[in-house]
Amino acid sequence: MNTRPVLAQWLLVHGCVLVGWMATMAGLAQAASVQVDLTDAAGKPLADAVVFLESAEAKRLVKPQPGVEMAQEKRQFAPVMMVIPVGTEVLFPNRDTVRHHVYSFSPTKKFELKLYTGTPSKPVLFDQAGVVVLGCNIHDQMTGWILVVDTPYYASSSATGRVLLDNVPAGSYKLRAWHNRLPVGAPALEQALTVPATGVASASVRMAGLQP
Ligand SMILES: [Cu+2]
Repeated sequence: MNTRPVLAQWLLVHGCVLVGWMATMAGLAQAASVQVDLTDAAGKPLADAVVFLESAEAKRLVKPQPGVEMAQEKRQFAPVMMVIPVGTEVLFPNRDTVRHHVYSFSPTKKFELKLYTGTPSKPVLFDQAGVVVLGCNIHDQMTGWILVVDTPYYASSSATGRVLLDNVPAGSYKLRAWHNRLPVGAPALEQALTVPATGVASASVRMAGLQP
């Protein structure tokens, strides 16, 4: 019996899988860290700014985040600000004994949860990237922010104004920066960023025009 055709076939199938796997591993290795330092107009470190990296490839990799909640506690949104990827559903549980009436007039997502207590059964789907400003019809002092991003690469700045993103695939990105003290309706700032195959890509962002 001639085993050669069988062997050839085996190599053809498994060899292709192996080559494909090696290419994938090589692709995964082509990633670096991104370090961004954010300051305000006066040059002081800016905490709680959000940095996110956009590209066509990043957009392709976006996945909704499961189990996301923005509660109402002590007549405030908790957390006051959060970042979610496009396609994420958010529940708005009311943990106070008073009723709230949560709404957004933002073009990114307009919605209204009429006077309620407890947890509304239906979450709100955020299917478009952008800034959503939340309010409550009953309590004027309640303001919340949801930043919806079209990328899996995002993080908030620490007290030192620094953002670190690990394992970002090499490529050209639009580095965007946003803070909830930017004027209402202002888009996130943007600048170009090239991420190398290894090492660290550094950038700095100075945010002018922040409200007190
Ligand atoms: Cu309220």
